[in-house]
Amino acid sequence: MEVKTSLLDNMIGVGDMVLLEPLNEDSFIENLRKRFDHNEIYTYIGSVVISMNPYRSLPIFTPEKVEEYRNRNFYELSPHIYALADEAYRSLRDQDKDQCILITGESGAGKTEASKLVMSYVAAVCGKGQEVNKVKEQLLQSNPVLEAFGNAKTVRNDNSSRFGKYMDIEFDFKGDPLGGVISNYLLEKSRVCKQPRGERNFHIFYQLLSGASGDTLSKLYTQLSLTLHLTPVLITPNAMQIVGFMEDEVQSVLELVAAVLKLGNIEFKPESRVNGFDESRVKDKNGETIAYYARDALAKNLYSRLFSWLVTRINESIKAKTRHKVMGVLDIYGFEIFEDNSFEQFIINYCNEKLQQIFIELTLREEQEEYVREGIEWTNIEYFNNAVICDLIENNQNGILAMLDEECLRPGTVTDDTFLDKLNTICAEHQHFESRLSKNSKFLTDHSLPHSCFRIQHYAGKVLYRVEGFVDKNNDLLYRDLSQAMYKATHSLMRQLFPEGNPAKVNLKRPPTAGFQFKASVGGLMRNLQTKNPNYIRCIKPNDKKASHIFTDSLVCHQVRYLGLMENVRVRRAGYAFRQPYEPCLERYKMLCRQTWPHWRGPARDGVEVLLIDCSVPAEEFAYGRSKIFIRNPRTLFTLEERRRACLQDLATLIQKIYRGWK
Ligand code: AOV
Ligand code: MG
Repeated sequence: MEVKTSLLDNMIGVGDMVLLEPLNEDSFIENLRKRFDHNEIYTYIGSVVISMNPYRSLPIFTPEKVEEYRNRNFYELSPHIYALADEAYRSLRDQDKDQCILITGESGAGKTEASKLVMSYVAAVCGKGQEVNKVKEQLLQSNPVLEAFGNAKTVRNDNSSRFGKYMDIEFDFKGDPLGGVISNYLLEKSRVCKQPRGERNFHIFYQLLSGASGDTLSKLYTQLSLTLHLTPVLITPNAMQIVGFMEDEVQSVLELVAAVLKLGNIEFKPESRVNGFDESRVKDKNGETIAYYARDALAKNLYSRLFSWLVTRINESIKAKTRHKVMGVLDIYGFEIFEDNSFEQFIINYCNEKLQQIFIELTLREEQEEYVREGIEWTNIEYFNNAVICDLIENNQNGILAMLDEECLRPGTVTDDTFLDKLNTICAEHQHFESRLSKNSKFLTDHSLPHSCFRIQHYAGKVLYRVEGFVDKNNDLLYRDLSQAMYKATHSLMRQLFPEGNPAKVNLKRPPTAGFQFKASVGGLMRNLQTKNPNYIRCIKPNDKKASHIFTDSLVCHQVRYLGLMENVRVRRAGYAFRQPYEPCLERYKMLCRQTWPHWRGPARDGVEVLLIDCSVPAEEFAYGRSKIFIRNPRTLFTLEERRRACLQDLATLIQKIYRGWK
């Protein structure tokens, strides 16, 4: 049977970890490795898809593959991200359930690629026609546009997402796509001015310098004083036009990118000391007096506002007027541990904590709670709950973000070090309190800590944060005279990006801090995700060399641990791999039994029982819940499916015979 070979082939390992014998960490990793060696990069844990980054193109994303997976049951074929996408899409279309696709994993593990595979699969199988095709094309082309402006080469990933992205794809009642809405989360704007060694600025800068025609460049007045390794094409403007940007808008955007470049080339020299302050004068004839600090703040602000404007503009173009159902796709920056971790890593890792929490909540807890709800016996499985780490960061009273805000708003001399002092005092107290409760503090203080640092035990590992820049980055303030100068510009997009520079609209209220805004938007995201049916893709990076064919056990093991995958399997196995409400189950299989075919009069639960006994399925394979039947092993389901198919075949032959008889 096809199903069986695809999930249970010994040569290539088992396709569903739920079926792994014996189950332990070694066999789990071994199974991943075996499959990886055979180019099987996908493996299930029940309905969760584990995706290994192959670091090379495999012939498994062809239109033929799309056709193969289309409208097939999840467990029918070998594991594939298409199976998950198909399941999610059909559940949206046929059962009217909003979906979300949650993609997690560390930097370089393949999240962004996975999100694009899901989108392209859904685009391939849903609706047809000129209008619909235009919508699809726009949705797909929004990816290269945002990647050009929001991705960059890092040491972990040549195309690293430096912003978080959540996209709702909107559908009508038939399941045809209508449009989409994108939300973006905190762009790592510090990269505009400074990149860690071996890393680069956002792609668009290189694209602009390399790909734009000399004519475009001279129009943009850039100074070509940089030597770079460059991508030879300027595809972004084309993609922008497909998404719906006007030609003059594309030009405006590129001009502002050039303006940021130009800001980077401005130099200052100390001129005089006025009132005890260092004053710097721009080297060129301009004559304005601004300092490097202000210059960088301006460049960062300009770029990040431009990025947000792009997202808003894309939404204007692709957002549907009405919608019936949505599929949300979440692709954020993965967990990051660098040698030097700053505010950005802190925010990124906080976001990953929240996602891990929602994974735990929705999968593991939901699983257990369902057993309790259904009255099925359940032995409790211990699992690590990272809620304490989230609380350490986001608690309104004494969470790290709250303390940072308090420090930022406090009058008097505020420095990164006063913030750290506060943190150490309060978290140490908190820790004392915590440790009495759980022996499990996540704020780590010990004497090995380098100067100006704090350490957090994240679910994915210990991370050392250097406080330098925390206060500034959280404040995220721009001198008012700079906003006003930008607002005075003749460039209309530039003016639009600095509305607070309008002297008629001076607002003395302090804008919310970066941390506050991020916390609020992540909170909103989590609430949104909780209303949807989740589908999980857990991405794993096989090595840290960005190389194909290399599988580093220790690295994979680390990820398997912190993603909680073993716990995930244990929970799945302790219980039943499948469950289905009685009515649809009876409806689907009633043809397999004389007593239930064509109608069963009585409670559906009893019908299912009669059916299963008649099919001589062993009793230990099932449990009868209050509203659902629980099936322990996927194989049992395959058998039922197979018999059903045979039955339908017989029926079709019979009907044909009768029909011929009539003729
Ligand atoms: P990420 O999104 O998880 O990292 P990406 O999706 O950008 O990681 O993947 C990193 C690189 O791995 C890609 O640029 C590809 O070269 C390769 N790759 C990933 N998935 C596949 C695949 N299915 N087939 C072939 N190559 C693949 V980050 O955004 O850094 O957290 O912030
Ligand atoms: Mg990414």
